[in-house]
Amino acid sequence: TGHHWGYGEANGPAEWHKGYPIAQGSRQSPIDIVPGSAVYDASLSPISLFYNNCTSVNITNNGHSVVVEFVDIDDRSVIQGGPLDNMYRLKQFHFHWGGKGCGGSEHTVSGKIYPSELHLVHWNAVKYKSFGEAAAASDGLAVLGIFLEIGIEHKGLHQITDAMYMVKFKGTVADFKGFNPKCLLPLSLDFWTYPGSLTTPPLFESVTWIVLKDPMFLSEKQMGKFRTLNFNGEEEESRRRMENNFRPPQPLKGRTVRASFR
Ligand code: B30
Ligand code: ZN
Repeated sequence: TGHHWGYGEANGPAEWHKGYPIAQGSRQSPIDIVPGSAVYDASLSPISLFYNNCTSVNITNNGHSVVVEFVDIDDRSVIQGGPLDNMYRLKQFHFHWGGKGCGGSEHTVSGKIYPSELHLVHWNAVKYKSFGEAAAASDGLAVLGIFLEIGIEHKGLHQITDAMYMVKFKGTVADFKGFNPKCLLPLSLDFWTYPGSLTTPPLFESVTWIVLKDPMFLSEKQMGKFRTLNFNGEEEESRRRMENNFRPPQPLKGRTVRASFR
């Protein structure tokens, strides 16, 4: 709705700087993470996720991804620890993915592109009054990034892929109550962290990125269900399969990536 940017030839990541000059800013995301250049920081505490109450509300196709939204009027679902000074509330999660047999992650690890990447988006409700206000502040957001790799079927993801037929087109929404994203986490919460940005317009430089070292696994068949979604609305003439909805790595520009592990 009202977006002119996208992932096509004419409106894709290489063109975003025209409408959003911050695209060439000093702390843009994603980046290529080079483990050998990351600095182990013993002062980083472990990540704590309190997703104990199932506060999901709906699933939606916003024309660039599939998004699960959460109730964020209180601190029932929060992340804290790691590089964060206080707790951040879960607002939504969404995915980025590639075409069949192609890469689709936003962050890469020494140039390795994973098939997909999950983003759990949290905001600093201790300091800011709304998500919108936080999204524009340098310490406003914390996004937990998790790579998806092809392997065994993922039980928790079925709930999401089974709902996709209801949100095939841009602008569609369906009920999605009681989903706990805790089921999407890998065993180890070892992470890299660095200061960055939203990876889509408005590309605000407001994100503390926390990217898990270990991927979660899903089957090729499950990954295929993501590609049944459409970028377009139901009424639109041009049918465009939702895929390759990722921004490639951006210049590091002197930033340090810290690691929670040796
Ligand atoms: S990401 O995690 O860096 N990929 C937004 C949140 C997280 C990321 C990127 C963007 C965001 O909140 N953007 C503005 C609000 N948008 C949501 C969106 O994803 O972009 C509202 C909307 O219209 O649906 Cu388009
Ligand atoms: Zn994202």
